[in-house]
Amino acid sequence: MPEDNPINDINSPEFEEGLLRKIAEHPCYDRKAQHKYGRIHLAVAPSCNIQCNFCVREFDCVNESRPGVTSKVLTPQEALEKTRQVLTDYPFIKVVGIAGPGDPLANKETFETFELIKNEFPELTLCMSTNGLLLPEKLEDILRVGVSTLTVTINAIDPEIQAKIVDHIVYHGKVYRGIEGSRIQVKNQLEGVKAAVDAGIVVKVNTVLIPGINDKHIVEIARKLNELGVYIMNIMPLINQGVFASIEPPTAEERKAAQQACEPYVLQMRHCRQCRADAYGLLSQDMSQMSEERRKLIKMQTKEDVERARKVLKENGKEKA
Ligand code: CLF
Ligand code: SF4
Repeated sequence: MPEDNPINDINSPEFEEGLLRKIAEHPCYDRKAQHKYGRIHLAVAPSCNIQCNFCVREFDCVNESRPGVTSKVLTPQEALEKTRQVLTDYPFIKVVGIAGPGDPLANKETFETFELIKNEFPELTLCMSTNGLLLPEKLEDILRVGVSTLTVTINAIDPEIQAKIVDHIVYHGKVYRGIEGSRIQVKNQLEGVKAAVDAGIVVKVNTVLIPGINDKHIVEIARKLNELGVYIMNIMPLINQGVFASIEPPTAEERKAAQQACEPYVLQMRHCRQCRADAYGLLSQDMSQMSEERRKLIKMQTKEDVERARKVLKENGKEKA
């Protein structure tokens, strides 16, 4: 894209306008958009560089995805082909996300895939979800490939608390355990979020609510997100597996109370479906899990809707025959 295009200048009204449209068409960022617009997740990122205590690694990353589910990993080329096919059949999909099965920033295939998608579908919103460990050093690449909505999982901003949640990190080839690792991760997450917001990316933060570990800390996180300019926060319930298998997950009331307590500081997302890393369709209708018959039905409805809309436009003289 040319440098002097106002759409690339984050201080221009065109940039602002483009972002507002992206938010309005993003099923996760705008509650109303979830019924109209869909997303496709491309499962191209199998590796992860940290070990969360609630994660069982043969499954998708539970910081963003559905627990207990294993998505089939695609190559960047396969991901492009899948996108082509899905978008032809379901044009209401406006967002292409990479959310695992591991951490997208720990896999070079994430960037290769976004490059391919951006070249062929420049109008789509590119979205990514990460644990944030590599965010500061990968931000340039994230911007280069055109990601405009980014989710960072922040389960604590106090390294002492974070050390109870993450067993270890692998950073620049070295393993850091406990507080040593959590200090690095929290620092990188907060610096990375600030830099991403400053660069014009719309940031969402996922926080896994873990009773007895970070539940009393949640408002402190929300305050920090406010300070950093985060757009929306998604408080997700712990799914008790791995080292945290014996921790009782929060009740629906406890989660609601946490959302209410955080709301004065940062907008709350309440419609998350904890999608699979290979989900596609509307948030409420994951077509990767549907029968062929059901998918065909939605495809037919979509095509009929497009035809109907075309006919109306033609009759009103707004589209040439
Ligand atoms: Fe995917 Fe996440 Fe982007 Fe949405 S999901 S990478 S922001 S396009 Fe959405 Fe799914 Fe919840 Fe994620 S409902 S798990 S919040
Ligand atoms: Fe698992 Fe995701 Fe944590 Fe990595 S970031 S250990 S994939 S939950």
